[in-house]
Amino acid sequence: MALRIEAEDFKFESGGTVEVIKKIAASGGRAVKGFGEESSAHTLGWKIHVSTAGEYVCSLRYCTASNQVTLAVLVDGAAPSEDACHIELPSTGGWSSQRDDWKDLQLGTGERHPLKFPLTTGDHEIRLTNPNGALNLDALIFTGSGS
Ligand SMILES: [Ca+2]
Repeated sequence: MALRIEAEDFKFESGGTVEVIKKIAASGGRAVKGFGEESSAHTLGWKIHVSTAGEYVCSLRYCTASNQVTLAVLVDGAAPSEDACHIELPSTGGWSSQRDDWKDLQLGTGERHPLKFPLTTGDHEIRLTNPNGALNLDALIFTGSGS
């Protein structure tokens, strides 16, 4: 099963201020602009409700013109693995200002092993933090393999 969260529906922000704007080809019509632009202390958080416990993988729909973007992902305040503290996001070729530059990237290590997110039934908080470089965020998609 898949859980889709629109990036613009974030519930928590600290260390900076993003803009929520209309973007070309954005899921839900809008996206978050300028995540990580002000500082690497920037953090965004989302709530997700899991109705089927199991191991999930996460894809991020994002765009950036930078080739240096890294970030960390936290679940309920903790990194699910060491790899989750340093995720590299390659350039998608632009900011979706003139054309559709969005890409879906499954979060993983440099060898492209997907990060695993064991999620129990109930509400969880997902945070993206410590961005190095700036990006626009459209959506987060968690896909479960079942348990
Ligand atoms: Ca969106």
